[in-house]
Amino acid sequence: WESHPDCSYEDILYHRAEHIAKITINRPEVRNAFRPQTVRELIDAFHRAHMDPEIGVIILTGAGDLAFCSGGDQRIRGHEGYKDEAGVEHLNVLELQRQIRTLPKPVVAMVAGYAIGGGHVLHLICDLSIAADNARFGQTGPKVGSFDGGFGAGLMARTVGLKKAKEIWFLCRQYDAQEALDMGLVNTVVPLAELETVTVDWCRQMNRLSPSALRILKASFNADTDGLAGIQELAGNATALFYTTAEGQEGRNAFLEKRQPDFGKFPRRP
Ligand code: 2NE
Repeated sequence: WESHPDCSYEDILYHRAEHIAKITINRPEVRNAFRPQTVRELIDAFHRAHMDPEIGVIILTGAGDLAFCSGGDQRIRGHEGYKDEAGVEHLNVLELQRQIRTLPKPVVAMVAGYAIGGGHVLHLICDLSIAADNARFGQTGPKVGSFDGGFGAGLMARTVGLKKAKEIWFLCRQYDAQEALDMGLVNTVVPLAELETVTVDWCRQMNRLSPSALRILKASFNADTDGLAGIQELAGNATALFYTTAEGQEGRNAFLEKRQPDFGKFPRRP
């Protein structure tokens, strides 16, 4: 992995190799809990990977073997959210969730240790989750006076089914990697020592496939759940493809050449 030369993050790491970006939450002393700054840096790093034409797939992970992420940093939780350096309280992880969901490249959660609370929702929002055999999953919201009723509830129910999702939230239990696999919460479980090798191998496989097909499939999986915003995402791909056609270009050319467009030459397909 090479570090990105322009990145000077405090709470995260950003690496690249072979068309893969690896974004690591780097606060192992608090089991990779996030504060507003962590989330801001994650948003910046995901944006960087999104815009980088060399990157096809993104890995999200946590530093060390003990945790992927333990959710919001409870030490700086105020009355309305998580306090930043200026004392402003945020729930900016919700913005990060939307970003990961709509980013048109596959995002893979590489989970060793705990994925708990808001950290559990982060792995859930990723397209694929690869768990080490020491991974543990769960929500703690009702125990610590919090909840995520957005993707945390809705996407969870779509992923593991309504009954199981309610169990996860209502009982605040922890589940080991095998249980997570059995309920469809993760894609595979591998020995901890092989976690990165297997994850990179999955990323390599995706990078050998058609990026446009993967992009449109990702938007397709979101479309019904996300309503008009989901349709917008999917339709944006149709617009981009239409722009590449002679028919789409005829409209632009006619405008620039100050003439009436001649769409009559294009077939009206059945
Ligand atoms: C993650 C877990 C299960 C790990 O347990 P264990 O026994 O391995 O470690 P330990 O000793 O609990 O934690 C190690 C150190 O990390 C800190 C701990 O306080 C401890 O610090 P020291 O005592 O060594 O000083 N730590 C761990 N998680 C932290 C956190 N989230 N914030 C601040 N410090 C943390 C266990 O630590 C655990 O259950 N952690 C709390 C999980 C949790 O409840 N997270 C918040 C859920 S709410 C949320 O994330 C959220 C939301 O619901 C909606 C919107 C946005 C966020």
